[in-house]
Amino acid sequence: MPLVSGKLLLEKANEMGFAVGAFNFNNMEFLKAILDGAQEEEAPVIVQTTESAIRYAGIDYLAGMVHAVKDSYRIPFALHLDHGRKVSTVLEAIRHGYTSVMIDLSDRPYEENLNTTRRVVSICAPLNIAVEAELGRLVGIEDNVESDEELLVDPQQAKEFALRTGIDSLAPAIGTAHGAFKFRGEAKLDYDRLRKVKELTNMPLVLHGASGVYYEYVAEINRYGGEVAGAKGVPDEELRRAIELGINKVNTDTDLRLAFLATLRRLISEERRNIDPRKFLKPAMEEVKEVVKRRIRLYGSSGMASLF
Ligand code: PH4
Ligand code: ZN
Repeated sequence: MPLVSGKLLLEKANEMGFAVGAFNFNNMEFLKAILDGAQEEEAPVIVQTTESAIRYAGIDYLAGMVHAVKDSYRIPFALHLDHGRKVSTVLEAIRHGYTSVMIDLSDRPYEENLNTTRRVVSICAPLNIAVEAELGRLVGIEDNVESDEELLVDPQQAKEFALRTGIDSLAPAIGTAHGAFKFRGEAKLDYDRLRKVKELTNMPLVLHGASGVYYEYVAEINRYGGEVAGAKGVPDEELRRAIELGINKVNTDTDLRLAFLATLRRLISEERRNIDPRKFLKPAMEEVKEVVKRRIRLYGSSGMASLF
């Protein structure tokens, strides 16, 4: 199937009240696990790369793999630039056939974020490429900042920003953070704020830093020599509630990394005579696929490929 615009996926998810899984990849193993998992769930999906993924693998490899395999899948999916911080990266993504981009200037002054985002929309809209932007800041316990109210999205500002920029989706900061250490104590998402943003914008909303940081993978990593004790993510029931309140795209990277690494650490430790990397990578890839499927079911997007 040809790649579809991120607009189409998120508009439908907003209309029907589910979320599309957006999963990060940096290599073939993750890309294949994501697409195979989504296809087995018959779910629409978004595969996404950050600027650091592009620095790691090169955009020719990342986009090239997607374009090479897209016709092997029946599900509708989009290729998205995650956390694009420069307009030049957005332009590079467009040249490489991305169908959705994020311009993330959430750490810059509001007016700068607004003006640059509006410029990106003026480039992308005629090409039917979706634009996502972020308001508020995502900080975790590793950032040494208490998750202060001021860092969260202001709902009135979100409404103004959406109207003045013409974006297709908004990532509002509601208390989540990237990585494996999101919360001190219990997970705390600001649902009232999320409800207000949805009421005022009625647009597709995106949750970053949404990984569950599942205990079984953390424990396995620690058992086989890793040191990620105290890792904490967004519990499944909290995520379900956020989706009920209007989240339509859920970003997951950390959960895939944990599943992959837990499997690699165990196998490398157990199979000491093996020197064929494929014997480690294949089971790790399968484990990533299982997490993708688990997440897709949680989002309510299983079977939704037939809507497109
Ligand atoms: N992302 C993924 C960001 C990955 O620079 P990088 O490639 O390491 O960045 O946008 C998320 O929102 C993932 O959230 P998670 O950490 O909870 O999975
Ligand atoms: Zn993110």
